[in-house]
Amino acid sequence: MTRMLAGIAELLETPRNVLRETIIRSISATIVEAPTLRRHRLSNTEVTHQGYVLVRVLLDNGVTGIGEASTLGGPRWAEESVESISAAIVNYLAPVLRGGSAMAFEANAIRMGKAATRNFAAKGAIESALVDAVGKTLGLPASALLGGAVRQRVGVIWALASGDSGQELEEAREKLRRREHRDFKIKFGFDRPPNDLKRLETLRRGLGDDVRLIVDINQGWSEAECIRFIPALEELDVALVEQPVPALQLEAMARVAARTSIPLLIDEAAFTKEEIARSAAMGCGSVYSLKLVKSGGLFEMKRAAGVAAAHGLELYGGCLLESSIGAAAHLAAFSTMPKLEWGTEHFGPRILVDDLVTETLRFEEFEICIPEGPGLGVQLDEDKIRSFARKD
Ligand code: MUC
Ligand code: MG
Repeated sequence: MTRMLAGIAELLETPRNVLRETIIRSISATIVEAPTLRRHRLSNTEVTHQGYVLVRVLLDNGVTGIGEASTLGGPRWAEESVESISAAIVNYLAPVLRGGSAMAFEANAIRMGKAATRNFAAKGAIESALVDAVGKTLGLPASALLGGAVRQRVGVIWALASGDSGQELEEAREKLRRREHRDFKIKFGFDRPPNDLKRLETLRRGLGDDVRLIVDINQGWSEAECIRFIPALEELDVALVEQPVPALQLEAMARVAARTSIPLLIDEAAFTKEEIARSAAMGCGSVYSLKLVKSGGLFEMKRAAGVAAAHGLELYGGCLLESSIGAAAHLAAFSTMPKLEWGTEHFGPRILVDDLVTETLRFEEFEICIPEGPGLGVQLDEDKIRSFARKD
């Protein structure tokens, strides 16, 4: 009887113990620059090395959680750079979280929101690391903490972005042969539109009609260029056109959307829930690209998905060339979403010469497998981090 009572008392104590054990002892930020297999070109930048900030959160129970903030070509794709992310974490975000419980996800997000506006990549990386640490403590996958997975695999898109159609054709054929990707996103906007169109025509002709082609212009065209050139994309059976005009030109984007039979994918035009609601209400597009760098946290990214869906937008699991660390965090959240009509583009782990984890994410039968281990389900490769960490 006494033993049973002691057992019950211990059970009742467990949540409080876990809460105590998950006190955040320290948060660190390491800038990492990982080489890519080839030059990856966008309308406004290009990368040969992917810039990440690796976040490590150490709890009182000795567990370390990891998270990753990704950037593209410095403060070009968005306003954050590896330097600003690292500074925001060390100077503003870590100080307000130290000494509190990692499990208090929403309270921690509120604290970070008060300490810094926007800085979404920095906040997203910290929250990912908190979720990883708590998941490892409890022996639960991150998806369980985010509501529970409704899928274990997601269809995965590959981006063709060297600008050399011969190389891109070879690359895409290899992906098809390996049964890793059959949907391709072609980056536009770094060349003149007629040259981009020639490239697209070569790819369509070379790959056939069965592959799905998406075009991402990364804000590179004016409304007039859209009017002139999007009909050619329709001819080539492009499935989606992503962010054709500058992010702030919502009215122009809505006019472009109204003229074309191809759905527009809203990317840089909407980061926050309010921006999603506004761009959807204005008719800027019919699909929304979800990214941690836009939402600033896994829980917030789920809310962003809810707002987008409530406004009739379909969902696309976006990326910023994350390694398996950042990809696993996104995938954990994507796995819990009732709908994810366009799958994901988390090809990042395969564009790196070397991934940052001991076991890279699996790509099989045109899908990416969501890791099932505790937390994010990936283990840091300390040797690779040492070799890719920026040496000041
Ligand atoms: C973007 O704009 O979507 C994702 C894939 C890629 O090639 O670029 C990124 C960012
Ligand atoms: Mg995009």
